[in-house]
Amino acid sequence: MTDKTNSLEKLEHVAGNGLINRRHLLGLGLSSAGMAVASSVLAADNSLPLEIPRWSRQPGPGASGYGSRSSHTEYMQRTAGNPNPIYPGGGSSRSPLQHLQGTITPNSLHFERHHAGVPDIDPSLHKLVINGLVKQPLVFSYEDLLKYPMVSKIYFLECSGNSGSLWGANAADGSAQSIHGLVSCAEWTGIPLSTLLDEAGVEPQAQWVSAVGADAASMGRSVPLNRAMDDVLVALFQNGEPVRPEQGYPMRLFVPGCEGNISVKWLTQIKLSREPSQFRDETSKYTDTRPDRLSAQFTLPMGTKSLITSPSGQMALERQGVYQVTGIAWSGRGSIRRVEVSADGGQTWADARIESHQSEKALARFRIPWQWSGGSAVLQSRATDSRGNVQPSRSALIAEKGSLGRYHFHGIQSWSVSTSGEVSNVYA
Ligand SMILES: Nc1nc2c(c(=O)[nH]1)N[C@H]1C(S)=C(S)[C@@H](COP(=O)(O)O)O[C@H]1N2
Ligand SMILES: [Mo]
Repeated sequence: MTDKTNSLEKLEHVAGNGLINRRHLLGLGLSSAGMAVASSVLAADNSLPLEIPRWSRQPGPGASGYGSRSSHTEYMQRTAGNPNPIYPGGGSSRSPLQHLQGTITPNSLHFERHHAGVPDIDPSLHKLVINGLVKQPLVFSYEDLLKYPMVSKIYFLECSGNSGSLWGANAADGSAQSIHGLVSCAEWTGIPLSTLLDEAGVEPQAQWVSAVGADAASMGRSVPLNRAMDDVLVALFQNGEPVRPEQGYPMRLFVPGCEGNISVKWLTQIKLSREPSQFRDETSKYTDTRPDRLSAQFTLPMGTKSLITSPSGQMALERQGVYQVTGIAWSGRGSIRRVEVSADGGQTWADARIESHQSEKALARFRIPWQWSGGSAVLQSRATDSRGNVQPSRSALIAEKGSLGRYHFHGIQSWSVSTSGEVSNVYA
């Protein structure tokens, strides 16, 4: 015990209430976070236990055609909302952010948002039409599209309704998943939309591209032409496999960095026009109501944002000692350059380590050690992107935008830790 106490004392504190220099992460290992585990595995004389576990005594089942996860990880589930009989197929499910590591969301746990359920599309009967202000209207089958050269990029996808409860006057009880689980990240592979638009030949008057899905909602969105010609994809693959039905099989539009709604799933039509189409989801929904009650349309890029996923809401710290504070950060306008963490409600901050790729419009993973000595704490994280955009506090965001809106919340999340170790969502 003396050794461990000594090594904890040597840790360099870099901000108030227990934050420790991120350099110490590598050295911490079993000596702190895993103390209890290490001592229960080793016998008293430090030899390995003699008993051979059940799974080491005989071969397990052989190889399988399609993999499945360990039965011990089935607690990781998307949380689906309650079915609504007057809105069949409408709703969403959220990613279990507090259980995930790294930055790639497994396809089975990617969040979902459907306006009329998941259509069961036969790819051999599905068509993608490009028409409107083009020199040559085109129709593609799924097979046609598979022959085009494709690019692969890691991008986050976030519903603009994500974290929306934080606009509310009272801090709701909730977890990272229930409050913020409408964000996920995957490697998307597809054809640059510009390739297909160039083939159709865009007429000079065209300014907007309207994308429409083949679901029963016929969901449509208008994309400015300059964005459509930039990094937008017709995505056919998600983390290496065909896009899942929930994510838009056989193809979806993918508009990197922008609110999830504009990445139209089950994509069937691309129409070029002078003006936006004023679809339902860009007029009555997904607009930002300002304090003067006018609503701003086409707030497309998602704000610079971060979130501590552990410790996070509804967790309980079970021992005093060193914890790894970890989370995710992202920006719709660039890559993540910096994430700072506070343990004292924003009075002092320390730089976390970014332990992942830092690519454009993708999630980044951050981590910093924190020593919890049993006092109360408020944990926060604050991201800065490659364009210098800094994630605002909740109060600064509301001072700027008002609180009549429902969408695009990207303020700082505050998790309070009580003296008994319970973690909960608060407004700091
Ligand atoms: N055709 C169609 N596209 C759609 C939707 C839909 O209901 N129908 N939902 C949108 C919304 S609101 C979001 S946030 C994203 C969600 O994508 P995901 O379900 O793959 O996470 O898809 C968008 N594209
Ligand atoms: Mo959404």
